[in-house]
Amino acid sequence: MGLRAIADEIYQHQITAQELDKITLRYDGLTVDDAYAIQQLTIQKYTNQGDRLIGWKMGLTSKAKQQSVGVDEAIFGHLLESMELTNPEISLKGLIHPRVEPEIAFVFKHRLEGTHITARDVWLATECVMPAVEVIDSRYKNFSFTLVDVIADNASSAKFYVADQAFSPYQFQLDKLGVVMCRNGEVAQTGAGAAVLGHPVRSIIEQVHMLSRIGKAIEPGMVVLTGGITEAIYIYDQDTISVEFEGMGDIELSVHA
Ligand code: 0L1
Ligand code: MG
Repeated sequence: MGLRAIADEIYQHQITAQELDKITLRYDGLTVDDAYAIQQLTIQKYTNQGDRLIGWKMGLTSKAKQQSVGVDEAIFGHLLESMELTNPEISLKGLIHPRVEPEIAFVFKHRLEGTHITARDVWLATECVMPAVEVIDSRYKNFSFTLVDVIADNASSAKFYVADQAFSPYQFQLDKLGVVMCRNGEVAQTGAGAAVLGHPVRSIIEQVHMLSRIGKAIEPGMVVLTGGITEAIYIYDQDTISVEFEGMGDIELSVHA
């Protein structure tokens, strides 16, 4: 079966929120490059319907997540306008088994491309950083996948919310930034920015290097989610998820059916 047919299948499961069996169980020999091609073909189906690419997400950026998938590399996905929550409310409609994770978002004022990007290049191109929460929702049964499966499924991306307040990229030492995530008032996860490839800026560098291999870039105005600062937690109807980003304020999200 061709990559386009696999992309069609994944797209159908994404838009109908139905689980599917891992594609690697059913199609032999798929490579990481094939998986990114499937991801792009899937995204094209959204943009052909009027959706818009507004940024990128990095995934598998922590040692814990890489170990859980048995890999030692990060991955990336596309962020579409339709994925952004403009209010701090998560509707479970259209989601299968969603989980949330706190992240730092970078917003860009200049284009970033190439294979030899440094942290200096990233800071010069960055307009601001913002607290954010990503909702991941693997379309695979039991949230279980290989590297190829998860890349093809847009790195499990489903929704994301970026806080109202932006900060100067120089105001905080992002690797030292502490985060506490609570579900219904109980601490569920804690972490620090260093969980993201040692420093979230390294995630942006890696993002640009991976994009340059497929002839793409971070464009001015784009938002990039740098990766989970803690493990992701499952969310359920009536939950209140609050995330405190040390010195940057809180995000409080309400979950409903
Ligand atoms: O954003 C992420 O790190 C998710 C990447 C895919 C792995 C997962 O779904 O947990
Ligand atoms: Mg994430």
